[in-house]
Amino acid sequence: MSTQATPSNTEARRAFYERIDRHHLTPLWESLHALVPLHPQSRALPALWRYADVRPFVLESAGLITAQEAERRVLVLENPGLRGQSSITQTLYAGIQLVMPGETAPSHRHTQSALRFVLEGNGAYTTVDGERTLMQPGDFVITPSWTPHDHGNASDAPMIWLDGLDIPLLRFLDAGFAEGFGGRIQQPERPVGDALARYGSGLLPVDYDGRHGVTSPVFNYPYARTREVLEQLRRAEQWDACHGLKLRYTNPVTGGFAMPTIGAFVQLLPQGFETAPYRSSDGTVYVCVEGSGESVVGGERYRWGPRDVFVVPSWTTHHHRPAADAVLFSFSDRPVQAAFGLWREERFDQEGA
Ligand code: 1HN
Repeated sequence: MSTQATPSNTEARRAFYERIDRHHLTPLWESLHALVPLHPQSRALPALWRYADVRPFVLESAGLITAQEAERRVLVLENPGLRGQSSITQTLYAGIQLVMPGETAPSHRHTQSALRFVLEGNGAYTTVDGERTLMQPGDFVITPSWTPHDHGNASDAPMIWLDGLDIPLLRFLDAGFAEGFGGRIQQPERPVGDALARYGSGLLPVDYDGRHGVTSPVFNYPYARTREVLEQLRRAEQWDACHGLKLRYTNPVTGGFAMPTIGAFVQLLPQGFETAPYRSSDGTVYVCVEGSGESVVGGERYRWGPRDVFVVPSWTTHHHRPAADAVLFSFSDRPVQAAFGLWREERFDQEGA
């Protein structure tokens, strides 16, 4: 591109644009540089939702509507730069869901893929394609595209989790389909823990044919295991300047991302480890799981503690400053960008310089 300047308007040009407008025509040279920017210029903004602010509203919503009536009782985290679009980034949706003791959220399925990241409560369940899993704080739970799923809470405390879905991406593709099952919930067909034992233990059924397709057959990655892995690996002292110790959740059958459209990650940042500035083309949603600290995102400082959620838009430089040993969960559309050769990153450490 030779220049980023848009040609100036003359009376003759304006009159021409008006005449062709009636024919549903428009001049490319007026919008060329916005259509083909030199780098991503996301309309999404950096933002943070403090759990202490959000939780009271989420609990209050239980007095207004049941999970059954709402189908999913969720407060949507809307990016302040994308209001009205149910989007936290350009491609992803996030919301905070509440299931009260004794409640169920009816079964349905849709082509949108979903992840749950458990924030609060113990032992409520989600049933995915006939298998139930009990959810603990920090668990990463997947609902693959088009799988029937419902939730229930047989515990005696509210259950709250973060939902992440590829809703804006599928809306953009016009690829959304859904169906309900008359308000019912599924009866489990396999014992609790079946998928994790079968597919997520370094073993696979000998004749496994990969029938689960593009999504991991493991649908609950328990935090207890994840935390143990982080603790083991920290002993190697192989810290990445930009990420600390960062891992991605994988499909154990392929080694690829656990979900086709959403990449999920977990990272350990030891106390006092200030990361080097970094940016990548995948707008990313972060959840603080443990510890506390702050992140500087596009020059603004965001302080976080357990269960706070913050978002780093595409190509926005950021770095993290943990005040105590911190664990961050995050997710983005990285698998989609990577599949099409579009994903880019820039590191501002020695390696990147
Ligand atoms: C959905 O199915 C769930 O299953 C949560 O818990 C949030 C937001 C939009 C569309 C479907 C769930 C959702 C959703």
